Amino acid sequence: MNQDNNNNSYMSKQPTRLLEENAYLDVTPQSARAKTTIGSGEPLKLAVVGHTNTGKTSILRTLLRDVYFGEVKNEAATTRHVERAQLIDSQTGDVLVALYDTPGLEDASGLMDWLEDNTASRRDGIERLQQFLAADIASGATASYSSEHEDYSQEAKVIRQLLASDMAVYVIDAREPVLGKYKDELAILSWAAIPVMPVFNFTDSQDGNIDAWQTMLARRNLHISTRFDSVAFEFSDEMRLWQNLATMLTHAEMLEQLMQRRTEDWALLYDDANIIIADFLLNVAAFVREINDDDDPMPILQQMQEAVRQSERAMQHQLLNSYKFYDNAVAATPLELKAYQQDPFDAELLKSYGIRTTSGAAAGALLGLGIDAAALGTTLGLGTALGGIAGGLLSNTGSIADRLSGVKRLYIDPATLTLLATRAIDLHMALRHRGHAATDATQMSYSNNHSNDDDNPESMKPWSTHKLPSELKKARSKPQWSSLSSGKSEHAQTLRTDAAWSLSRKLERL
Ligand SMILES: Nc1nc2c(ncn2[C@@H]2O[C@H](COP(=O)(O)OP(=O)(O)O)[C@@H](O)[C@H]2O)c(=O)[nH]1
Ligand SMILES: [Mg+2]
Repeated sequence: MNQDNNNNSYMSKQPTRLLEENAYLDVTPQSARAKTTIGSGEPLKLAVVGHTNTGKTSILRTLLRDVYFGEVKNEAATTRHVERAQLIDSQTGDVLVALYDTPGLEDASGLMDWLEDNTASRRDGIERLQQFLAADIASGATASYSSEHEDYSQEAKVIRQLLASDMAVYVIDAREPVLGKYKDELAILSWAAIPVMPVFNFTDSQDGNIDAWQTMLARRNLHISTRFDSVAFEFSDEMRLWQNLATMLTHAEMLEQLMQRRTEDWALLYDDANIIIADFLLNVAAFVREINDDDDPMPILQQMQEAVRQSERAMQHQLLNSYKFYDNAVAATPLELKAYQQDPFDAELLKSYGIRTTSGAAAGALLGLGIDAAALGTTLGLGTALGGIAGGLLSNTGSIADRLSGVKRLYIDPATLTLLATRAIDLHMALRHRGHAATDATQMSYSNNHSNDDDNPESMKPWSTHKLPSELKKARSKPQWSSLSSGKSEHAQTLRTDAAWSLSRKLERL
C-alpha cells in the first residue's frame, strides 16, 4: 500500500546530465529575446550562481530531494560544469523548473577588470558580456601559452548559463562579510538583466552579517532576499523561496503550480509516513506467542524481541525511502541512525524517554524484558520457569503462579509500544527537518534538538504509557493482524489497514 504512494515523487527520476559546454550559447541576439516573460508551458530556467562553497549544489540537493545530485565538498571548485536538473509535477509529469547548478564565479574581480579594460562602457551589460564570451580568455584558449592572460573559462560557463536563463538565485554564505569580490559578482550578474534573488544559506550558523549584506544588496536594487538553509530544512522556507521568485516574474504559473503540488505532496508524505508507523505499531501490538508454563520462555522471548527489532528497522527504512534518504549502506551521505537503533528492550532507554514500567499494572509483566505475559483462562501471572530465569526482574507473582499450570500468551508490553511509537515519530520529524544536503550525523535526533523544555523528554510521546490508543489495545486480541506471529505479511497487513489509518491520525504532531 505504502509502496504505491511512494511514487508521488516530485523530483526527476532522470539522471542529471552534464551540459555540453556550448549547449546554452544562444545565437539569437539577446536584445531580440523577451527575457522577463516565459512562454506558458515552458519550464522556468533558473540558474543557481554564487561564489564557490556558498552551498549552491547543496541547495539544489535539498530542492531536488536528491542526496546524490552533484558533488558537495568543502573545497573550491567541486562543480566544474553547468549541471541541469528538473523539478517535475508529480501528478502531470510537466517539467516546471529547470535548475542549473553552476561553478563558482572564482574571480569576479579579475573579470570585472577585464570587462572594464576591453569592453565599451556605453554598450549595455548583455553586449559587454557577449563580447567577453567571444574573447579568447572565455574559452581558456590563451591560458596554455600566455601567463599574461588569465583563464576565465569557468566564469564564461556561468555567464553563458545566466544569459540563457529566465532568472537567477544568488547564493550567499551568511557567515561571510561583504567583500569587494562579492560586489563585483553582483555587478556582473546585474548585467545579464534577468531577475536575481539573493538567497542566504548557512542561516543556521549565525546572523551576524545578514544586515550588512542586505544593505549592500538594497544599494544594488535587490530589495527582496530569502533565507534558505539547505541543511536545517524548513518546508515553509522553501515555499517562501518559490513565492519570492514568483513575485519577480510576470508569468509565474509554473511556480504557482510547483508550490501547489509541493504543498500537496508534503502533506501526503506526512500522512503516508504516519500510516507506515501506525501499521508497524499494530503489527507489533498484535504479535503474540503462546508458551506452556513448563516451557523455558527465554528462547521465545528472545525471538520475539529480535522480530520486533527487525521490524522496527524495516519501518525506519521505509520512512527513509519515502523521504528519499535511501538506504544507509548505499547513500552518498550516510545517514546515521544510531540514536534510533538502540535496543528498544533496554530499560535504560525507556527511562531516557521518560517511560516507566509499572509493576502493578499487569500481573505478568516481565519487567525489563518488554514483554507482557497473560495466562490463558486466568488473570494470574507467570510460571515457575520464568521465576527461575528472569529472577529479580520478575514481579513477585511467581509464588502464586507456581501452583498453576497452563498456557501463557506473551505480548510486547505497553511501555515498549510507547517507546517504539515515540521513537518513530521522532525519526519522522527529524526527516522532515533534514535537508538533502545534510551530511551531519548528529542532527538525527529531532527531540534532542527541538525540545523547548529540557525537563520534558516526553514531548514526543503520543500517549501516556497506560493509555494505549484503542487500536493498539484491540490489536492484542487480533493475532492474525501480525505478520510477526503468522508470517503472512500481506494478508496480515490487509487485516489491519483500517486500524492503521485510524491510529495514524493519533500520531499527528505538526
Ligand atoms: N552547515 C551547513 N553547511 C552547508 C550548508 N550548505 C552547504 N554546506 C556545506 O558547505 C560546503 C560547500 O557546499 P557546496 O554545496 O559544495 O557549495 P558550492 O561550491 O557552492 O556548490 C559543503 O561542505 C556543504 O556540506 C548549510 O546550509 N549549512
Ligand atoms: Mg557546487
